[in-house]
Amino acid sequence: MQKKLEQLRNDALKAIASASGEEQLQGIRVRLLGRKGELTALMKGLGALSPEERPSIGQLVNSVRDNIESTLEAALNAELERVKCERLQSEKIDVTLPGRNAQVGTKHPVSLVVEEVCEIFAGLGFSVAEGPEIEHDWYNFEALNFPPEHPARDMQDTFFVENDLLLRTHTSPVQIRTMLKQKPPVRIIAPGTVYRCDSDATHSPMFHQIEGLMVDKGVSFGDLKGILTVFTNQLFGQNTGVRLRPSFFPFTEPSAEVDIACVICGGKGCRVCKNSGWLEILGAGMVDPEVYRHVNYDPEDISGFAFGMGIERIAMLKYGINDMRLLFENDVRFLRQF
Ligand code: 2NM
Repeated sequence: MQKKLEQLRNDALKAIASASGEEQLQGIRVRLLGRKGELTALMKGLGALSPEERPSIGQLVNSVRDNIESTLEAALNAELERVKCERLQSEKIDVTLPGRNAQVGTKHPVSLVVEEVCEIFAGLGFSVAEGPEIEHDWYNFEALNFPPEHPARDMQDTFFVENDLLLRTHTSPVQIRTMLKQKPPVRIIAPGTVYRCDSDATHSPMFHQIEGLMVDKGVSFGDLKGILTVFTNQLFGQNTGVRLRPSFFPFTEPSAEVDIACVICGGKGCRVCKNSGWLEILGAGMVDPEVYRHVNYDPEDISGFAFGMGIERIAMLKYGINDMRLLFENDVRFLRQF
């Protein structure tokens, strides 16, 4: 019995030492210590021993079992530790490696121009005003002194939503809304998206405008000329020529069109300026008293000027873009260049 126990202990320790992996170690535990295990079987033989032998053999059995158990325990712990180390090693991350660059987009040329124009006018004391893109006929046409039969009010030119609701055809309704909310002095610019029933190589049904308005006591046509000259000089360069031509708008009187000397040929004449040497970039004028009547301003007390420009056209001139459709296709190879 004693020999068998010693033999079992030796075999067990050898088996544990040469076992690899948790599964094999658990197998050894079951084979030796399990309910039908080899040591358990030997213990069942204890009853057959003489009373003199029993205590010492009993002690030996306990010691062999403890020995096997603690060796197994240690081997299992070592195995778990090894598996953990292996996993940590394989999951190791080198935090000193250079990171992947995030893909950063670029600003659209239309946005760049809107920002630059807003910044120039901020420097001249103007603040930015905004309003809805779906407008009432009253704010878009009526208050701006468009006669009832004006062609711009036609289905052919304006996107109607329903009866008196339409997509704004300019940002002027923002000026009307501002004047209704606020007494003079007013000095605002209104950038935004506008819509017209028009689509060909040089017209998009959706485009961008910036309009401006300055109303105060004693504002004159000279102020209009001064402010817009400072503006064009800042946007296109100090020595860019500027000229005003008489024009007509329902909401201003007198009205003017503002030209700059052609940025392509410098005034000599080329394809872009159609050989005139000049490029039209702004419409402007002194706000018509009829407009003031609609917003409860007293034209005897105050005066002011307003102006408007198309952003796509300015972006094309500023960046030398020869086809407006490039501004709406959003091809990243084009957009990345600005
Ligand atoms: C333009 C040209 C001239 C204009 C007028 C007004 C308002 F609301 F004050 F009457 N807003 N914008 C205006 C004047 C717009 O765009 C070519």
